[in-house]
Amino acid sequence: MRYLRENMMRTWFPAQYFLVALTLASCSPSAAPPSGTPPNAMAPTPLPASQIPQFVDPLPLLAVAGGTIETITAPSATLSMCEFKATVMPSTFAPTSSTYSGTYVWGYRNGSTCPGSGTPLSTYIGPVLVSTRGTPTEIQYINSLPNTAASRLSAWKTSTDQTLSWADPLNSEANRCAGAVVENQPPYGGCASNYAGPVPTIPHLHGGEVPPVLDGGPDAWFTSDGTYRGHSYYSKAGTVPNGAIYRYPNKQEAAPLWFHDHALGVTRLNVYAGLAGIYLITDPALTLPAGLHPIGLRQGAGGSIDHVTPLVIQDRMFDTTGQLYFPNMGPNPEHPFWMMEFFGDTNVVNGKVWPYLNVEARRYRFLLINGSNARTYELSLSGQPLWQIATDGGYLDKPVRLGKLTVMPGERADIMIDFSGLAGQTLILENHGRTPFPNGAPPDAATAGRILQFRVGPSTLAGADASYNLAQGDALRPPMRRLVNPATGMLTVAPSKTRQLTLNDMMGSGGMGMVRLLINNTKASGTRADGTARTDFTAVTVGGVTEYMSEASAEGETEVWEIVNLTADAHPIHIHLTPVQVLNRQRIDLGMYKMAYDMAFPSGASMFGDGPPLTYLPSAASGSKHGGNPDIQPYLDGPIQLPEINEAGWKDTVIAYPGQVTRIAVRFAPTDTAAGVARNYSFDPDAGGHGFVWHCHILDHEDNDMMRPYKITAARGAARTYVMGVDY
Ligand SMILES: [Cu+2]
Repeated sequence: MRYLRENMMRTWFPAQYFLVALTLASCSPSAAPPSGTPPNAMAPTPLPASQIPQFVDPLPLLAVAGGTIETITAPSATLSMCEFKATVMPSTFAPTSSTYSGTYVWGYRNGSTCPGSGTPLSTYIGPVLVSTRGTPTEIQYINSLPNTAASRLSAWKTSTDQTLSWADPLNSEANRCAGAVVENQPPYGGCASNYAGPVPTIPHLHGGEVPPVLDGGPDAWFTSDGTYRGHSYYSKAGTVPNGAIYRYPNKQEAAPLWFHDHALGVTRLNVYAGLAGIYLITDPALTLPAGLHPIGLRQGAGGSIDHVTPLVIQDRMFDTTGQLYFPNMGPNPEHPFWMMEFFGDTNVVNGKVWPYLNVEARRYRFLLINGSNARTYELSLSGQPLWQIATDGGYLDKPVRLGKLTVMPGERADIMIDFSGLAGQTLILENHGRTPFPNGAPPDAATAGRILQFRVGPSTLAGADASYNLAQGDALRPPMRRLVNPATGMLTVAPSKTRQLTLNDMMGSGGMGMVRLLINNTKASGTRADGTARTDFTAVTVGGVTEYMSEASAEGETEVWEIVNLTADAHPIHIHLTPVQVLNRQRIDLGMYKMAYDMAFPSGASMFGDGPPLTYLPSAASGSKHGGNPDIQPYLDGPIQLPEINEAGWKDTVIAYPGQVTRIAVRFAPTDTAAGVARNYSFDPDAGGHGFVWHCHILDHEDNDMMRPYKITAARGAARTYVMGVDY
């Protein structure tokens, strides 16, 4: 197999997914079943979002705020991954041919048992773990999910695609189907079928400063039957066979993390099914300004606590019976069931379709998480400002006032809204993000363009609102350590090296869309498209599996990564372990650069999947940058663009826009380390040899190779206080 072409043009638009699904997914005799599925399989029929009632039920809230989302403050917990029913659809939803008694979902449940089949739960989101900086949290994760035959979720029955590089649990991760892919040819035999067997899962603590074996990386999965494990599987001693015990160090600064599944090649399905929770790190040593509470607001000194309201926003599709629907019409024959991006027509918040929230005419705090597979939200609230106080990696120095808030999958925004003066009004949190982002079609204003309805009542406070005063704008924290000056777009530290890395996609020659997306034109495994190894990559073998690494960094050092997006869409780039700071962005002359890029390959034409065109190490042609790409410098088009005002903090997921270079400062050290100071992690970042990954957080992309492993060389002789085999 050898991919020869690369293409920046898109010919397949997401709206077509829905049309095709509507056309082909019904059970009419003329509708040919997708290859590999049993011919008698009755495909579910999608339910148009316009037929789903809106703003019928209240938003699920935290248990500590009187709601149903479990809140765990203890430093240890058992979380079981379970299949159960939840009332995702509005209570007024009435299917024509059946009765609705809940939607089958997957979720993390507090405890070692799963909910019974009786009364459906009110949400699948959660739990919310509140951890304390300096006190480790030990979690036993248990995979109690049914196998594919017993599961009631259609996504796992009809959308697994064995032609992707994936966990492949029944074949010891051999991935023979992925290895047998031929361009523009459908797979045959078992490769043309959906997977059948136990479900691999691995919870990833997104934004966690954790040792590599606790990262929950894509190769550390384990199955529900306790029989199969990925080669990077790890657990503290004492786990059940179908589980893993992770003891997180919680040494990092206060930050709103979340956790979700990350199993190789099936992350899009596991997260779609519902595996997502929240993990808040609070810091007792951090003095917050008046009126702010570590997990909410406070009505003055010693006053009552208003807990933060999470808003986990996800787009979904449903079938006519109210069950989750996930299309499986791959646009290319190579990958019969994989789609480039899933865009649902219905918005779900905290596990509830289009909920409403009663608020009083005063200030509130919300933690927004884009938990969607691929949808970008551009949020606005009828002209009311959204005040952001924290980003992925923790508090900003001061709040920023936004008229519009853009969040791509994986990103978080800790925001405040002041409803004072709005009593009696009804406001809708709207979405204007195009699909694909940023140049695709605008969302339907009546469906995907709506998120949540606020119903504002009068304030019941005895006196004035004494929560954190946005207009006053007191500092949210002692000034954070800066690697960049966001006001100038310039570095404040000298980097040890600069990497210039590309985002690539390839259109199928016979299909109607991308067949694969890559980081730096390199497959996740690091081998060339034909399976041979590059001599400029480093072979790393863990658990008998060899990967070829290219991003190898030294603990404590600061690097600049220039992400050159050669695709037509924006990609949210997520780096595990360490948050980064956005340096700046700059437009590039894409056409001219692409010509130079293609010609730089040894053959004079782009070799998709073979890695970068030049040798990875710095050269004159690369502008002395690492990465193996022709220097972007001569193709820059226009001045640098400063980071957005809400990017003036630590980010673990950064938007890389098409036709631009996005520059980030990456330092492999705790975020509160002063510039120029040598300080290491409390743990050995190379212990176990697994390394970390960095990837696109569009789940459909990361499932199809838009991910690379990276490795950190541990500082020599560093004192470690959190030791593998002792502390975790
Ligand atoms: Cu992507």
